Amino acid sequence: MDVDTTVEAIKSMEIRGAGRIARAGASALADYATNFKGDDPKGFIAGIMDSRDRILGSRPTAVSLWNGVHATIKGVDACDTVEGMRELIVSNAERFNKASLDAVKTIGEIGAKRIQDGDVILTHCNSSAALSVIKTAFRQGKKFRVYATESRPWRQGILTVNELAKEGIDITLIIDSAVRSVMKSVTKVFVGADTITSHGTLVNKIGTSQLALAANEARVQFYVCSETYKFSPMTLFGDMVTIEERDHDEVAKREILDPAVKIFNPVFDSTPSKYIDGIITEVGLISPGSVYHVMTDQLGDDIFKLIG
Ligand code: RI2
Repeated sequence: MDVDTTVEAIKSMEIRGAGRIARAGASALADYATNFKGDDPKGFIAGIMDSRDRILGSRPTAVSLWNGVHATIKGVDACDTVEGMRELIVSNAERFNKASLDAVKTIGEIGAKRIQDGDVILTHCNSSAALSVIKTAFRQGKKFRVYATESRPWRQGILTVNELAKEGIDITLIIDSAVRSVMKSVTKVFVGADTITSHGTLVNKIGTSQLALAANEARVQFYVCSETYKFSPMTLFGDMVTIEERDHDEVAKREILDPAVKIFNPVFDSTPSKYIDGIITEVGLISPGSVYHVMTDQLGDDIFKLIG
């Protein structure tokens, strides 16, 4: 898919989910590189940087998109020829996309060990990483049931319940405001991540922090399922995570409202690390306090290139 089509598909949420948008961004850059005509390196670089900026502008919150795009263009400025740049970008995109899919699978294998017979699981929105954990446990023969929130306003919960039902999992859809009510019978919560900051704060679908508070009150374990490319290097340098606000029409059509009514539609919220029992990543089950170390280990000296 080309860059323009990818940007529109991400904006409209035809392609959504933090991991999926990252892979789509990487693939769009590979498409640009493959289809670039001519042999002018400067022209190639100008086009790739413009594509990078447009892809990054499609959705602001999930750092997976930023990490995926930068993993794809890494090293391009050191190439002398268009052919060299093309090969590098295509191979970087393939490597990122494979690592991303492998990470989701590994998270499933690690996280499934936390699920036991008799568990009652609650999940929120539609996270491929969280669903990988749940599906892996089910395929291992574990007996449990799952509640999934509707996740207003976009209702990604409908995708979740259908996906789990197709798998044969005992799944119950609830409205978002039923979370505290069902928490009495829940034993574990598994959610995904859009961004995790250097100090272990989770940024995920709006309503996640309510789940965390209710879980904390009920002493229910709260797990985050997150590939490490959802860790935000910029937050190390004090940058704030931008919380996306989407179209008001997603909340309610104007025609049913008094003209004086205002609408506020933030689609992500922040959950402080103290509410998180563990982050299940492809490099292991870690504490929120370990995010800094994993991030700096992975970035090595590259971390200094991000300061300026
Ligand atoms: P995976 C989604 O955002 C949800 O917030 C979900 O928890 C997160 O991305 C991670 O999804 P949206 O794109 O990468 O639906 O685990 O706004 O699939």
